[in-house]
Amino acid sequence: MSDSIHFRDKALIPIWEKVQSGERLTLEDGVTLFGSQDILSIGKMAHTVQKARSGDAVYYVLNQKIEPTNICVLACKFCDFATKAGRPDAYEMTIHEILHKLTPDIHEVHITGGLHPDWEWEYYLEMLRQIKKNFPNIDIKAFTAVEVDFFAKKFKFSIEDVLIQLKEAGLRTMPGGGAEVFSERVRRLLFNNKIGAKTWFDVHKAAHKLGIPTNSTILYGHVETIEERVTHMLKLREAQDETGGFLTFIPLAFQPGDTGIKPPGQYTSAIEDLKMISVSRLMLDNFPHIKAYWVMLTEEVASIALNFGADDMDGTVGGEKIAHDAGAISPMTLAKDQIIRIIKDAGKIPVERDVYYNPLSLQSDKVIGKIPYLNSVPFYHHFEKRQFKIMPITPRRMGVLAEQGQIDVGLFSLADYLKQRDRLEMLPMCIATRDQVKSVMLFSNQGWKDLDGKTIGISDETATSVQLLRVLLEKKYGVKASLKRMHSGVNNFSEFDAVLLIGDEALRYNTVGLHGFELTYDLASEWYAWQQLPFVFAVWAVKQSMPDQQKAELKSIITTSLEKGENNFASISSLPAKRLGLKLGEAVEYLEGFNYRLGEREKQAIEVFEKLLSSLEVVKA
Ligand code: V47
Repeated sequence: MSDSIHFRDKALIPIWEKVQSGERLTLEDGVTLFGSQDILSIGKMAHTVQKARSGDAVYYVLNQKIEPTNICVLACKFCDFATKAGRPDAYEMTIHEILHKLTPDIHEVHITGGLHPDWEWEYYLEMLRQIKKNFPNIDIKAFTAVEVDFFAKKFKFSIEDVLIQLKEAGLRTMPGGGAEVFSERVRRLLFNNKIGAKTWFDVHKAAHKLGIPTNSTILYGHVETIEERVTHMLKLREAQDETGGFLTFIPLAFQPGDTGIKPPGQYTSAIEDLKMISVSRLMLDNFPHIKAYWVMLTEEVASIALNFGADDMDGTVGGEKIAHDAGAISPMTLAKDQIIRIIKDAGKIPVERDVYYNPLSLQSDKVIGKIPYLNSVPFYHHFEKRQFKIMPITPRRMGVLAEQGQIDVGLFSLADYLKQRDRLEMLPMCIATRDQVKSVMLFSNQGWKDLDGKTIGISDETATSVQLLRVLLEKKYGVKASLKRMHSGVNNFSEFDAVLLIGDEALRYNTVGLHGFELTYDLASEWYAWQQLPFVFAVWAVKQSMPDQQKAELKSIITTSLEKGENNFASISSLPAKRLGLKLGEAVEYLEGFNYRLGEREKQAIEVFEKLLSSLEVVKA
């Protein structure tokens, strides 16, 4: 994070120093940020943090909002959407009507609605089942913590039971609504009968434990104080440290409508909205994404927010009612082309995603794929990107996008390079181990030979390590296990006899151990003990179709960047080490364990691996 900022408000300088050194911001820092009028410096700080996390990517999803009913047992003061049965504006949707609103081109349906006094439990389950059955490609993000708690009480289940049944019926993730502001004072004023912070967190943490990632929100711009906003963020940050299950944070700008709550100036100002986005990005240092929800911010403010800390634009959002009933002036839906244009105009890469934020397609040229792991930092820390844009992406997804021609250059997983070598040209740089790797780990309750017939959970991020695992199982140990892909983010590892993790996640668990698993195997050590060879996990490659001059330019940029990175392991790894909870010495030792240049032994290792791989049965992994 080397950008220099010219601070008009000098009170922000110590905060920036903290951010740069990876120190966490406090309540006081958050209050100082909100109190400052130096919006450009705040935005620049947040944008720098955003770029370090997300590169130039901005995510969107083709989605549809469904609010099955507005009949609600509650009557929160800020809500213009809810009503009572029998009133002229009350509505209830049948499953048939819900299905009718969906189309096969969308990837996510967002379902949330009123707490209906009479609907049966089976109705909600059937709603999800029918959506899954009729639209297998649509992932379901449904029911806020308020609804889940309501179901638990009404139908006499535990919160876990409700979530387990919803998951079985097709639920993938949960939206972040119902959080409002985690303050008892505000709760008593505005939503006295609704759940407070404790229950909201209980539900979200229970979901995370069951492998259901969730979103989070804050409703701002009404009666809350600045301290309450910052405290809200700190509570979320603490919970994220505990579970890691939050995907994104969504500041929801209050729409006064006919609620009777009259904040000064009616709508929040653009500056206040941008500050909210930026402060969220700075305070929530462990959140993957910050969402600029254009429905409440307006398209104009949301587009500016993409350079103020936000890397997530929600999506096309057909059919939103909660904000529009309260007078939101944004359109009801945005066309995909319009979202792409907004993101491109902000100088970013439009990334169409699925419900877990896996990239499905990119609408940009000149894209460099960046593996977001500590072992790749020596390549990227000093990278001079020039006319290229940076897309942080896990190895497996990089392979998929490269197949669609959407990545021009990158550090490719070896298996993907081998598969696509007619389209890609290898550069002489790589990530290879000498012996152990420490970040491609099998956590197991069985020794290798006893894994025969067992089920192994496989990280969603791997393309090569999963093949190395198969080679080791079948060729070294003569056993066959069933390999099951896990989704990215939180997982319920206890479902498996063993799990294969890679990258920073594996490195972290390698240090602290993975709960529930007694044995830990390093796949590169297993390979070395067998073949007496290094293992090449990734190689740099460019599109063959790229002009020669550009290839040469890229090779020189990567070489220069690596030379600088190699001479400075301590300084380039200090921030990521802090984030991973590693001591600086451990991070440096880890980086010293790699070979970053393709030598003869690395080439020989690739050949041996390729031969072993070709002798395995072809399966889709
Ligand atoms: O919890 C209600 C808010 C929320 C008003 O998870 C209002 O991806 C503004 O949570 N003015 C529901 N806001 C919406 C929500 C959401 C939206 C988009 C994406 C995601 C996600 C979640 O709407 C409620 C409440 O905080 N709300 N009334 C109003 N007058």
